[in-house]
Amino acid sequence: MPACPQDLRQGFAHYPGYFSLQEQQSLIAAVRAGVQHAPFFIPRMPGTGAPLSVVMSNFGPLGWVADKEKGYRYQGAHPKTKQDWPAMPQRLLDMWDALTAYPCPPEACLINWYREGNKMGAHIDNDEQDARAPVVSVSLGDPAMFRLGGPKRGGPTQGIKLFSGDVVVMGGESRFCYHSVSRIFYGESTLVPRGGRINLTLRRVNLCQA
Ligand code: MD3
Ligand code: FE
Repeated sequence: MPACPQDLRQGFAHYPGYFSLQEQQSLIAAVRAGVQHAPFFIPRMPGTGAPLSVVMSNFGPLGWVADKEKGYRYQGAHPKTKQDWPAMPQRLLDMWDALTAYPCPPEACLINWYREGNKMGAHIDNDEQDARAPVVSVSLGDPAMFRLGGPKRGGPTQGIKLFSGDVVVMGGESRFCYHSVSRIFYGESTLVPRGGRINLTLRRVNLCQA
C-alpha cells in the first residue's frame, strides 16, 4: 500500500454544504428505505468479537461487513438476511462522477450510524483492491469532529468539524493516512429521525478495468 504523504492536504478535499437541506432530507429518506430491507447490524472486531460503536448497513453491489470469525471484508449479501444490498441512490453516483476523475463507479456505500457518545478509533481503510480509487464521504445529521493523522497511529492529527451536507474526498495518498471520529455533537441537528449522525462512504472495491 502507498505511504501517507507528508502534506496531508494532498488529495484531500472538503466541500462544506455540498448537499442542500432538501437533498440531505432525500438522502435520509433513501437510508430509511434501504435499512427496511437491509437492517443496521453491529460490526465486530475480528478475533475478539468486540463490537465497534457504530451500527452499519450498505448500499450497492458490495457491502463492508465485520465479524469475529471472518474479519473485515466486502460481500454481496447482508450478514443476517443474506439478501442483496439495496441499490446505490443515483444522487450518490452522480456526486462520485462530479467530484472524482475515477473512470469506474463506486461498488460500495457504507452507512455508519453514530448515536450519542459513539466514536470511531484511528484506522486506515485497507480492504479495497485499487489504491488509486478515492473514498468519498457524506455527513448527515449531527456534526462530528473528524481527525486526520499521518502514516502512524498516535502521531499529530488535524481536526475538521464536519456538518450535515458536507462532502469529503480522500484521493491520492491521503487515503492511506490514519483517521478517526473523536466526537459527535449529539443533538445539534434534527435531520436524523432517531438522532445522531449518518455517514455515507462510497468506495471502489475491485480494480477498475477502464
Ligand atoms: C480519511 N468513516 O467508514 S468518513 C470509515 O465519519 C470511516 O464515519 C468516518 O472512516 C466517518 O472507514 C470517516 C471519511 C473518510 C473515509 C476514509 C478516509 C476519511 C478518510 C481514508 C483516509 C483518510
Ligand atoms: Fe475509515
